[in-house]
Amino acid sequence: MTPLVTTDAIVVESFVGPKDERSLADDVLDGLTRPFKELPPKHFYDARGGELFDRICELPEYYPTRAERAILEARAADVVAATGAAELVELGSGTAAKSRLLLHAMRAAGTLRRYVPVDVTEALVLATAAELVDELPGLRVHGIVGDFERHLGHVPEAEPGAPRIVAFLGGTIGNFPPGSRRRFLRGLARMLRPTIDHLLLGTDLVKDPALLEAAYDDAQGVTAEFNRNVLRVVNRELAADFDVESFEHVAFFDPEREWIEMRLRACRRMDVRVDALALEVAFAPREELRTEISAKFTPARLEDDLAAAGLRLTEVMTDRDGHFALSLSTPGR
Ligand code: AVJ
Repeated sequence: MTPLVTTDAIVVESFVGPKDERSLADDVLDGLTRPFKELPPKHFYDARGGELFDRICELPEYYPTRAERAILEARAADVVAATGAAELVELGSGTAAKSRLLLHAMRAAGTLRRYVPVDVTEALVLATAAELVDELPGLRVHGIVGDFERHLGHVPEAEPGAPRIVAFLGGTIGNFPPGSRRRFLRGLARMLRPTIDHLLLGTDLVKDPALLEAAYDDAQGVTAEFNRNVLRVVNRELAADFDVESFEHVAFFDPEREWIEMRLRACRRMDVRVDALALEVAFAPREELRTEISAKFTPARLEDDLAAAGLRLTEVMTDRDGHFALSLSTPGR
């Protein structure tokens, strides 16, 4: 693998092609031919989807981003003191808006050595790397352009004696159904050395269903547009002809499974053609396509899920409303 950039302070390696639509094709073929249609949420995030998600984070109803930021603002120094972290690996780093708080706390504590952002968007990894080495003299950045579900094997080895935090923020762990969630957490645990390294995990918490549902069905309809955007992605990337506006946004809390589900409901009977896959997909009137689950946690279930992956909770931090949790855990029992 030839790095995209190498300077004294920055190395960025890419593991995705310029058009990495293979996984989209597989997911569409697989998901749209099931008895209950489904598409995985990772395909929301093209350029427009990314912008819509940024707008969601600013919505009055969408509390998770603000709650998690408030926790980090209050507790970043404690996290660094508790872990002695010299290195931060971040999965889905984006613009590093929240991890910046940690990097600055690491610098203040005198422990900061390296940041390893992992994100599918090359431009974000490059821009963030350049900004951060400027902002934090002495910092080295080793960026990985890749999918955190497929490319974790390319994360560089931890440096001997340098405590590492692997951060997975925003509550994105909630997108995994329970079985894959456990498998994914086990994969993260394998990146951590017992006693020296920690997982820093953001999880949204179970709360009043009305608050949860408002967060995923906002008054301005931004989440509805974000949801429908996945159909625009399929239209563009796979030459499909979804009539995007004929799908209605649905979001509800499933109290049994303790997750939010987002779906797209066909307003009428439709036959959709996906040219790139030579596929015809029929939708019955009011038929629903599941586009996302977003699991909400109780502290007990968080502890169980981590334990099942071989991780022991060492700290749970919440915002003042108790809406969101950031936890530290380490391999062991
Ligand atoms: C980025 C997965 C954490 O589940 O809350 C926001 C995505 N979906 N509104 C979430 C999302 C609808 C978000 N995550």
